[in-house]
Amino acid sequence: MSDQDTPIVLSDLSDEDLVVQMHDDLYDGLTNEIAEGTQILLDRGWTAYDVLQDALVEGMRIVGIDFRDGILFVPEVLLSANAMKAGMALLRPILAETGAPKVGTMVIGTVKGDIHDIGKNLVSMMMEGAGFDVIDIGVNNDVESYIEAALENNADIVGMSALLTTTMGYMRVVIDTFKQRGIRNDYAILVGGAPLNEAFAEEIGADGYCRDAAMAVEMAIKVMESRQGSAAATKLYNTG
Ligand code: B1M
Repeated sequence: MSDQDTPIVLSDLSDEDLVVQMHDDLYDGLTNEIAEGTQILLDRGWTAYDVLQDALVEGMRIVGIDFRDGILFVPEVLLSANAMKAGMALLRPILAETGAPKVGTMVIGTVKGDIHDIGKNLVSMMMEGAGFDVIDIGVNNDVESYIEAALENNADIVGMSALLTTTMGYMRVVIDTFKQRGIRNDYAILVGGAPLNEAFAEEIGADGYCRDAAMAVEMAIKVMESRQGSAAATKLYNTG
């Protein structure tokens, strides 16, 4: 057996080499190896957030480049996405662990025509970890699904995700419909996804653009602080 045929023992690798190997394994859609690598890094004392960012999100960024350049195709990228989910499944309970009292409620989903859900799932996990109740309505949501979930769950925040330039425009439809129904001001609407930017969020009338999951948490907490501030102010006004 030549050196090249020797199987790689993930636990023998240094942290740095393991992370590089995980990028390769994610690229190759190797679910078991991604789960194993994730667990090894956690056992070595890495935080769930660092494993997520350095090993998984960075690996998926590399996949994205070759997908864009026509080197990888949908079936291969689906395998990568599944491998990423295997790693995320191990991180989820850690990221969602919180002793904090409930901060607020968020409904989140990917918009109509769009089935990308990895980023949305990450946002959900991080929001749960920050003490939010998260109602994840999945992918391919029309405006009625957002409205129904927001009303049913008495949500504070509605989050929308879009990964395609062809689907991001639907966010405007959702926001306009909330306005037409007279419920726009009952919710903070936060948006995110790779093709979006601040200017787009402003143009469609969202309350905030979240570049990543950490920013989504930051913004959501700010929203709740200002909501609680205005609720307290209303209370003072009503009793005063
Ligand atoms: Co798709 N795809 N894809 N894809 N895919 C992209 C998005 C693309 C940029 C690839 C490329 O060309 N480089 C390209 C879009 C081009 C464009 O619109 N201009 C593309 C395309 C073209 C397509 C298809 C049309 C391909 C085809 O069929 N010919 C097709 C469309 C299907 C559809 O939705 N109708 C398609 C299909 C797929 C797969 C099914 C194979 C798979 C999805 C699997 C899944 O999600 N379950 C897939 C994948 C994996 C990708 C890439 C490679 C990776 C996306 C991802 O998961 N990133 C992607 C390339 C890329 O983005 N670089 C690509 C990792 C994730 C952690 O990041 O989702 O950005 P992201 O989420 C971040 C932030 O954006 C933010 O926080 C997250 C965490 O930090 N965020 C939010 C996201 N949502 C938020 C919501 C919030 C807040 C923050 O609410 C408050």
